[in-house]
Amino acid sequence: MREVPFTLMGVVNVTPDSFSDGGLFLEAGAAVEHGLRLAGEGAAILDVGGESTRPGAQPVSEEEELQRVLPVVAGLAGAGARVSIDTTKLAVARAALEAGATIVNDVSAFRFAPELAGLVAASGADCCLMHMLGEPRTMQADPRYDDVVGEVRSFLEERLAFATGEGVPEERVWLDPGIGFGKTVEHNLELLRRLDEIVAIGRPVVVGTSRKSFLGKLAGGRPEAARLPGTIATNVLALERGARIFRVHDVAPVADALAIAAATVAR
Ligand code: PMM
Repeated sequence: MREVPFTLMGVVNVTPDSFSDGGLFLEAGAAVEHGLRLAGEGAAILDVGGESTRPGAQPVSEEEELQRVLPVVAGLAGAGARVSIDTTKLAVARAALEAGATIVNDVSAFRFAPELAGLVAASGADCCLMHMLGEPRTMQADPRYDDVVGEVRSFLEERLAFATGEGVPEERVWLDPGIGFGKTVEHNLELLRRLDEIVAIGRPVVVGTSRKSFLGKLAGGRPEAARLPGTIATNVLALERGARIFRVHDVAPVADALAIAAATVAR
């Protein structure tokens, strides 16, 4: 029997205002320690972010973001971890790659800083391109689509074409439907139901449902800390529908759930 392979991306937010863990790991040493614990629990990738993308979040300056993430990227990469940098900024990505990161996770899919594509191409890094409607400050104002899955798919195909046009080899691009980024509860559910249509683009699909507000709403108003059951349910279903990379805060329990799901998925 062959099991379905999957990869866990552990979230290391170094921000005072991320929606579920903001402020917990602001001090670099604590963030590195946290990341290494997630690696020990099964995260093959540690995703370091210094700018909150929560709905309505204000952007942070380049200097501030650099100060937050660089010591953490250097500490984790120095300890042998595979690090992704969660940023939309060219200078932050460049410094993080120099400090040892090997993946650029851009929630704007190279829209905010198109030059990022050239940097990724030249550095040989992998990248994750995510769908978001507009920008974090306004994305949840009144998100509308005629066909959310079709529109997200077209967007990701267009951004993939842009990246390859800038010299990023297709094999280095992962795609993410951007759960919660300019989407209602129903939009998120439709994307998860029809995830196979995103998988059909032919690149590894990343999903990030971890602790997100739609899980709280669907379970009758659960706070962030009580959204692990919803996180597990959605990640298991996403695996079954073809997603292969899972961005989560609670690595140990999701790793167990996905290992069992991976052994069960028919292939
Ligand atoms: N979600 C958040 C931040 N970065 N990156 C990718 N690729 N996919 C996501 O779903 C995603 C992301 C927001 O969650 P956080 O505040 O817990 O980091």
